[in-house]
Amino acid sequence: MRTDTGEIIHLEDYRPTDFVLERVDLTFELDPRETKVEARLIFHRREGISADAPLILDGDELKMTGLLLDQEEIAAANYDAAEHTLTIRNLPATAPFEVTITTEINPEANTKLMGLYRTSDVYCTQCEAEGFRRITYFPDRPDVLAVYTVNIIADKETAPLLLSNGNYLGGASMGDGRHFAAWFDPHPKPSYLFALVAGDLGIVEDTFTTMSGREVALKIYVEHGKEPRAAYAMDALKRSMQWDEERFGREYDLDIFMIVAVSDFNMGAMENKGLNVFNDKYVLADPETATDADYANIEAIIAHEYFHNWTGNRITCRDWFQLCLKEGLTVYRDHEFSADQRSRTVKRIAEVRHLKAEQFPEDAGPLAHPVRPTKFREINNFYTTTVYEKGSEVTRMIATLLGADLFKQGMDLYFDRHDGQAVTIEDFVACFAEVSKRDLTQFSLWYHQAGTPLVTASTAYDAAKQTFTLSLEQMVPPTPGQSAKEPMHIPLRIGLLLEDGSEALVTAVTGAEMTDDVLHLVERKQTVTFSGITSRPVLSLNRGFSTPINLHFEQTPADRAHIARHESDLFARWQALNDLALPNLVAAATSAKAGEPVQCDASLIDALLAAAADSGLEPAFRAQALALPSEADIAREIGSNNDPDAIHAGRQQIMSAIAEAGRDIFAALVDEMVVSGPFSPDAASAGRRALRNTALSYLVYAENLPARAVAAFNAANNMTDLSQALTILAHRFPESAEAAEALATFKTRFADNALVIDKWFTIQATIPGAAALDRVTALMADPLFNGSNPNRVRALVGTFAFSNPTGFNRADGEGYRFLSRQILDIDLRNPQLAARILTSMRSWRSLEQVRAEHARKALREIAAGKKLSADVSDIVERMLK
Ligand code: 0A1
Ligand code: ZN
Repeated sequence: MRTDTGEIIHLEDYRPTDFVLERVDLTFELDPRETKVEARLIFHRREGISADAPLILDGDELKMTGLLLDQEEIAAANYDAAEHTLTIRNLPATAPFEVTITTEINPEANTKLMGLYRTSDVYCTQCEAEGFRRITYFPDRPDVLAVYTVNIIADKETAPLLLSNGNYLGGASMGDGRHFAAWFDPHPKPSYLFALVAGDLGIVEDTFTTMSGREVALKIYVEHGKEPRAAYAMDALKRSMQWDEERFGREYDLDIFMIVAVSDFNMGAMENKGLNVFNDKYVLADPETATDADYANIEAIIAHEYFHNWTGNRITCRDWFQLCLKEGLTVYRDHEFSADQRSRTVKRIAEVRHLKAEQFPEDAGPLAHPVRPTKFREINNFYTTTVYEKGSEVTRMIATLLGADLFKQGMDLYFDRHDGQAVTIEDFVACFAEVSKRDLTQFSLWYHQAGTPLVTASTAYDAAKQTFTLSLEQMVPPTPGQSAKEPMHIPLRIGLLLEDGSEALVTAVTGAEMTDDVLHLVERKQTVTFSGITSRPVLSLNRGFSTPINLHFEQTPADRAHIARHESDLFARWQALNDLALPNLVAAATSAKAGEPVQCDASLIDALLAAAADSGLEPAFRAQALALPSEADIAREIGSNNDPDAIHAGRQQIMSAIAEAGRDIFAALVDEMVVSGPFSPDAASAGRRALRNTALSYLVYAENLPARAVAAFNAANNMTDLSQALTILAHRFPESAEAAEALATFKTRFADNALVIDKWFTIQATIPGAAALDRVTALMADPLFNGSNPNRVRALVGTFAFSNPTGFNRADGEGYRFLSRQILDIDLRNPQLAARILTSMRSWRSLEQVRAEHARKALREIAAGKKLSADVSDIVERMLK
């Protein structure tokens, strides 16, 4: 096994650079294979740094062709160019000096998609986290902020468009078939926010007038011919700009804001200053090709990247350990934006589903790490759901603890105090402590302790004393590198519901601080007594998922049904339905495993059907209520010794029972929820489509015939309905002629639309059952499969591993062996992509023994790979530890 996975970097070793970077002047002479980069960097030695300290710059896969100090060649004795560093000695003791570095890079050969690369004949950069060092030698770290001027020279015909950060200074033809453009970004920024795009692209333009009356030019660049599909993204951008002014008082700060959509991108999008680069999946949409989920994602990601302009760009991270400072906060901001644009409850349900499906397993497995880690090997592997989603939940808890007004004051203080700086989580938290005069030391453990806290609750009602007692106990499970944990500050929103659904009027509370409906659990064990309770209340615990915990609270199905029917907090109603369903699904898995008949409680069926038929509830909520916990949710609930086949079989039977009992209701919903008129992606229409398609899938279960799905497929006039019908057909009747025909029709119709073809791959990759692997293998040979396009690889290999529990976790281990071969292959081209897909195996230890053993062997095969990247070896080694 190769062991040089890079050294471990520790937070405690942080210290500022010896040299201060004052200015950056870059000149690019673009060429697909031989791009020349000249970097002129002006530095001065930081006060107190000894005169013989050398300047050490970062580099990666660079060919240096020139090195000057104040325009004079540097003698060979005065520098060393090693694989990852350039060290320059004998530099001026106090005076500023200019280092000029010339490098040559090959964008075409850059399959890692980090640094400068080519995508569909367009030059494009990705510099976060450490991609800038693949362009030139540089102090490539987020606490080095400088002002950049960028000159771009390129062939005029193939690259008529030359873009970089900031404001456009000017440009001209050069007479040799080339032209140039110059850009200046007045805002000091770290190198990870640098961007350059050059090529031949179409444009969609608009303007936005800021709150102080400045007009900002908005431009979205897409491939020629795709301009109409950028209209929704533009609309979302303008709404984001407006919202950030209204909600956070944040105004945009350049004359121009640009977005470029590219088809090869490792992540969702990137917030480069004034020049966001997007995976085209999160820009392009029209009714014929995008689903409601696609529209919602575009809205959220456009907002996310735009919001980074203040949370990330104006105020950035001191070091990469602070990643959640920008990511957790910005996810919180985009969640709030979507909640305001759509239904807050439905948005919260979707967030919590996602958190539980992705972050909880990460926090419970070998890859668990604190929101603010203290060590890493490969920073690329820390763009995790813990840093992003749990980081957002921690921000949300600060807002819950402080209340809206103080939270706003804390944010304002943060923006005022730290604008233009590179700061830490401690700086952020201090702003909230200061405005609220609360000690947030214990609360800060949310940043430092990994693992999902487990809260155990039990209650007692004393009719004679009219008191209700709640006993709470918290435990944070051990995680890698952290065996003993301190008790956390857990803000639990609660409600005490009376028989008629109204809330009990509490006269006094002892045993815990309460602020409004927030109970502060701060000790390992706490007993809380509520007085003045005239009849036995039903406790609704963790309303709105106010804190991201696992909860053990034995509640009767009747109490849960009571919450599902009466809670004023709609999210809590959904949660109660979920809590009703989970024990049924767990028991069903056990029965299925034992070959016994599966039982489904009538109370669950009644509660679900009551929600489905309740026209007083918005359709999107009813759709969420009907969507049972996923197979992964059930596996997590079971915890260990999981058999994905039994979980699947049990869940299918519960679905059939619900479908059978609700046949009439579902049939009526399919008729009633038709959305007429021209397509609109608004939340209300999307909700109707969601409810209709959910009802349709139950109905197909009940009938066990493909006919209705075929009819829905033929009648669909938008991608949401079409892809849902196709999914139902292919997943329920994979071997049917109807499914084969629909898949073929779909493929032919959308063969030239990559984003839709990704859906075609995904639908097939996620067909449950052991036959999935052969299907996936066959699809890899399809001419439309393209192993170097990240979206395509994720659509087929990624979704198979992440989202097909029965197919991937085949008892014979073939799924894992397939993945290990794929990872080794993908890793040769794109380590980041390989490492990310590999995390699909993060819960392997919770599988039953035979599968777990196969999984371990497959992981060992990967670990034994000869040319393993740092990215993959970091993940695989942590998974095997
Ligand atoms: N900062 C971006 C995420 C991002 C991170 C790394 C990347 O490089 C491969 C790209 C994007 C965001 O939060 O949107
Ligand atoms: Zn982000």
